[in-house]
Amino acid sequence: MLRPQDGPTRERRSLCGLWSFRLDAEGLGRAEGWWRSQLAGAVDIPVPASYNDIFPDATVRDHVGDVWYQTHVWVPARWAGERTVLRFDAATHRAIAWVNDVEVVRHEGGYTPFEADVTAHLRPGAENCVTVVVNNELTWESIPPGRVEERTDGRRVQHYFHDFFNYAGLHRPVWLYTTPPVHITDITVTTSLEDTTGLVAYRVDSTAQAEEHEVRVSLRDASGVEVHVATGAAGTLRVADVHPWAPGDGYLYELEATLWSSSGGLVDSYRQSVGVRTVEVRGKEFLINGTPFYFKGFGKHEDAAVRGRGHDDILMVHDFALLEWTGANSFRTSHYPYAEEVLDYADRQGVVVIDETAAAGLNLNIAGGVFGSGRKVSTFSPDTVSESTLRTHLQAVKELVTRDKNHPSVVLWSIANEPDNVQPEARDYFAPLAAEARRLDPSRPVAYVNALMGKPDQCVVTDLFDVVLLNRYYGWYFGPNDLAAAETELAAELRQWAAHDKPIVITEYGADAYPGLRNVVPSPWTEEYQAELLDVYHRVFDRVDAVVGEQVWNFADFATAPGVFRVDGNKKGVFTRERRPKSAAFSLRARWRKTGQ
Ligand code: GCB
Repeated sequence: MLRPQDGPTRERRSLCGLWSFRLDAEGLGRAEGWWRSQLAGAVDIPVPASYNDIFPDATVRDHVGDVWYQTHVWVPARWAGERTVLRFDAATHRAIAWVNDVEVVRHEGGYTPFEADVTAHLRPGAENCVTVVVNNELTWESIPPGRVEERTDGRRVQHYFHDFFNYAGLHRPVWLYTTPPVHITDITVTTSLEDTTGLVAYRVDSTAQAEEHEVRVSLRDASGVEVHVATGAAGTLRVADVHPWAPGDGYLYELEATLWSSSGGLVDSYRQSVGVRTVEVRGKEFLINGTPFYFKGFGKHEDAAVRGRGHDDILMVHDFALLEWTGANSFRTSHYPYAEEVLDYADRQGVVVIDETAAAGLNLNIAGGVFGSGRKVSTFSPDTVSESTLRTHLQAVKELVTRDKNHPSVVLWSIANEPDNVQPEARDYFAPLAAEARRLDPSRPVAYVNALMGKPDQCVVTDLFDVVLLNRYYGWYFGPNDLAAAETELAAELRQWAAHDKPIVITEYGADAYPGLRNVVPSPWTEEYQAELLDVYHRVFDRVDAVVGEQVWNFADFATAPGVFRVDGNKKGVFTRERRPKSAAFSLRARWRKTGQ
């Protein structure tokens, strides 16, 4: 699915702005057909944004079920005769949309786009109504999973097994856009390097009949100079003296695919940016362009005050500036696919991305995504993580890979965060997921993120994956206040993992620090303890060659479900939620900006 784009044959109109919004506390809207008229008693809501924190109202914040969004949009008369598409960049966690009175699309999964051809239902030259019902319930069939409890007093309460607030709504832009009736439907590029020559293998899919249309492609360098042209729906372009895309050097070419009719008229055109680079796992090394790469950075969240998970260019650019300030070269899209704007920006900034599905919390031995529940229960059963969960998860992998396959910044797929990887059923669950990711994209390595309960001798899925991604909390959840023990235990465990002859990236390590809580004798929750814990881990990483990366948990403080382990959210950020630095930000900057690291 190609993103909406303006160009010689296409036009887009953003539907961002204020929409009408109504909570459906009794769950009546679907039966009563709320899309057929103006939403009664609606209030204004900004799109994109999570709806939860916009109003000072716990019933909105903690709502479980449907909410309704509606907007009216004038469609230009000149769009008559064009194919018109309604696209949602995301609706968390599922949605149904209507144009005027007609249902046009349904989608499951809160962080990937979906769209519908609405040509037959939209009236050009008139005002049209777009209505969407968005549902935020998490169940054993959703990714991420959850459980809705029906209380005896009639209230419905959402429980979930991950450690970030269940923000919901229209988190990303909504678009109406046109394409010509015969149009390009997809572009796939994969790149490789032969000495100083770059190879760009491309495929252009379209609705055109091969005998009546011709596909042409042209590749331009960053200054707009054409470096290659070719004809045909698939082929390989050779770029002499290529300027590769590399960490810290987000050099992009632009591939323009055009579709021509047999009479020589331009039918459709689409531009796709291309970064020429290679990714390879060789033994314990992670190579980008044949050179060993060391990940320095963070697990992040799409999270900010008021807007929740709503995409915001202001915050995005600021966050990337802070990544640069710390000397980070990478981040993980923990724990869901981020807005496409973020990946485009990572491409341009030369920032390396581990791209993750929304499969967080597939582990009943971790309570609330926080720590060992102490119980030994099976995560996999017909009533918990089951065949139905797997079907949703496979779809989530497919939507992630098909959406993000062309981003040079994405170097590794992470198909789940901290799942149960110890129960024998985990193998049957993860083998098809790993196989599907490889089938969809043979060009990138595949991994999952391992939690502390799945130690090297207990994990039953390590061999299914290319890289070992570890989240470790020695000195915090395990042995708090004992950093000497943390150092010994971490070193011992990493030595065991290194025996697997795979590269290891520590995708989470850290400690909560309440901003401003200081002490000359570091103790948990102080800024000093957070900084010292990171130093201890770094000493260990530097001694184990299989460790090819360190991503601190977390870039910034973020919202979680309320609970006694959380003080107004998770405070493991090295920046506060407002992006002010804690002490640890300065010590990371000193380490990561040091040349040679
Ligand atoms: C983890 C989870 C992450 C949590 C973090 C924590 O292992 O992957 O989502 O936020 O621990 O701070 O507990």
